[in-house]
Amino acid sequence: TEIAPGAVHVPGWLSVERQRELVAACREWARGPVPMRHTVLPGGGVMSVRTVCLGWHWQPYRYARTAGDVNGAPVAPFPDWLADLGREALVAAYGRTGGYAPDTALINFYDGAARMGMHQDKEERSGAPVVSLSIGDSCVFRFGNTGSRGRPYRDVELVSGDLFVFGGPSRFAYHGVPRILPGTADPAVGLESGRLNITLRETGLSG
Ligand code: MD5
Ligand code: FE
Repeated sequence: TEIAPGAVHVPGWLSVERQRELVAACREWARGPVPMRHTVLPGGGVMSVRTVCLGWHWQPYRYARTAGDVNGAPVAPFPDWLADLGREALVAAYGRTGGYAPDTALINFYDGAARMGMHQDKEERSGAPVVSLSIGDSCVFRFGNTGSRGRPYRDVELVSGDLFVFGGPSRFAYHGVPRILPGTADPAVGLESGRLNITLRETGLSG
């Protein structure tokens, strides 16, 4: 379903088996070398979401190879199989990969009370699409506009296994997660509670 130009929602794209594999991978990534943690913003605010990165570390508001705001360790590599998954996602959403070569992943974990305020993802020096995979509890995802964090926006329920691709004119739209819907996850995916979101991106950086 195309929600807006370039913003395509593919419900139930990941099989339960693939979701289980991704949950297992996320458990390993969450251990380190840089542990999953609540990001502290430059103004002192602490995000309710917990995040771990692959390939490049998102340290608000820039990308680095080491986690200077956590433990100084080099970030874990971005695996080739995840780039393949990203290209598969673009074929599902758009029917072509467009040479997609994601080099970073942000893995966000939301407990039942976590949210993400309306923001734009602007640290990437690339207009390539963002691939978003949802696993575990459902959430209310708020898809906004490119001009301001306010209305108009659309609220879309994202369910475990859903794919969302944000490309073209939607790549720099404001968006957020106002609510998690606790207890909605299928126990078979192996997350006892909460929501995992994996985003794949091209940073446009080198080195
Ligand atoms: C999430 N993560 O569900 C979301 C999914 C983040 C973040 O917002 O920054 O980690 S990514 C949604 C996204 C990315 C790029 C553009 C747009 C949405 N969009 O235009 O709506 O944890
Ligand atoms: Fe975002």
